[in-house]
Amino acid sequence: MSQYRTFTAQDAVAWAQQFGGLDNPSELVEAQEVGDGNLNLVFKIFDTDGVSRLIVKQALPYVRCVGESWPLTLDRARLEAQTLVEHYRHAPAHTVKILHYDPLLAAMVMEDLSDHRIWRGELIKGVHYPQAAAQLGEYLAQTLFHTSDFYLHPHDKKAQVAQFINPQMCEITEDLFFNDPYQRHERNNYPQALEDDVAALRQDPALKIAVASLKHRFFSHAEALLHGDIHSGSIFVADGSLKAIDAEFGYFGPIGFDIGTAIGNLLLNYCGLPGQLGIRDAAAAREQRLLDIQTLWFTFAERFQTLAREKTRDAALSEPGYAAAFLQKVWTDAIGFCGTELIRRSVGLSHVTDIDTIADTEMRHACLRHAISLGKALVVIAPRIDNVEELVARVRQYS
Ligand code: SR1
Ligand code: MG
Repeated sequence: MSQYRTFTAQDAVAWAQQFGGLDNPSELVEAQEVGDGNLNLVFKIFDTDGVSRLIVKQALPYVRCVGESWPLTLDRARLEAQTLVEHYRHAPAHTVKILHYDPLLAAMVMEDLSDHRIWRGELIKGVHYPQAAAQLGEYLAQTLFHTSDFYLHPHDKKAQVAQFINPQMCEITEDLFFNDPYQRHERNNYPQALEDDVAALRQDPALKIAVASLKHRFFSHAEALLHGDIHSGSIFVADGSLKAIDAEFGYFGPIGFDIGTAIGNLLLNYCGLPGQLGIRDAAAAREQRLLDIQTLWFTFAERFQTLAREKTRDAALSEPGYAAAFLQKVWTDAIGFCGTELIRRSVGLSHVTDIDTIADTEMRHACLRHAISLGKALVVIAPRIDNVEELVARVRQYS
């Protein structure tokens, strides 16, 4: 039986040879650590031709981007592997395939996606993947429907809720989304020039009550097995293909959280585009982002309702019209959570490259201010934004 040790590149190769399921594992000869996320080690495993064949991911016992002063459970590797395996059952075309997981090493080996690119990088460059938004809507509908009470037997649902209890990772989200931006906190990270904008977040009772309500829902609404961190950096795309990765924040929570995080990251890109492409060239890419958001929501909602019509067996939940009524609540939640994502990615610990890599300081600050003001508005007026067309109108209003 193996014991936890932090992998070297050689360890990762040897482990991938053993558990990667290749016919000729001795062809695997080299590894490169490529992790650029906040938490884990990620190794690409190469064969004798220098082709990347597998990915080995290992949880570190602390938050990588902060250091050993912030310890973090290794059990997140189990939660990630099991969430991805569960999501793969329901959306195999849109979920990375986990090939093996070891609880003692807190490591997993998964399919290599080198023929794909991280969606965030493509969005920043203005490269459009015509099917990505619909495929993300499909992934969210399939995974969230099939892990909800609309589909699972109540006994199975409760067993899964227990399996995916994820207190330490949820605590990170609870703090970073719903606490830190609305108080002075050493984890917060924003330019001094934005001090007045950030102080206004702390002094806005209506905003803080709306945020409290969203946090309360995040605490208590075990609606489906969420990805838990479905931003554009957790999504690989290629021509006609989209795959979700990185599900260590998976737990049973409000469906609107995943939808809101996904839409929020498209809007963060919308806010950053003028700084990335220049004001003139950004215009078309921004319009595309608004179309992406509409496509994502329409695909999700339509597929979820179709699945409910065809597969819901519960005597009460199968009542015609109930799924549509439920999705209206999901929509309202999503807009609120989307607003918190815009704010926490602008003033909190963890930012997005869509805005942070803008070279011109004034422009970067303008984009951050845009994200903050749009986020504030969405959190507060979420209950009055009835549909995606109204969301688009509000986004234009705050441009
Ligand atoms: C301490 S972890 C900070 C952020 O990185 C992850 O990707 C999640 O988004 C988390 O909130
Ligand atoms: Mg991640």
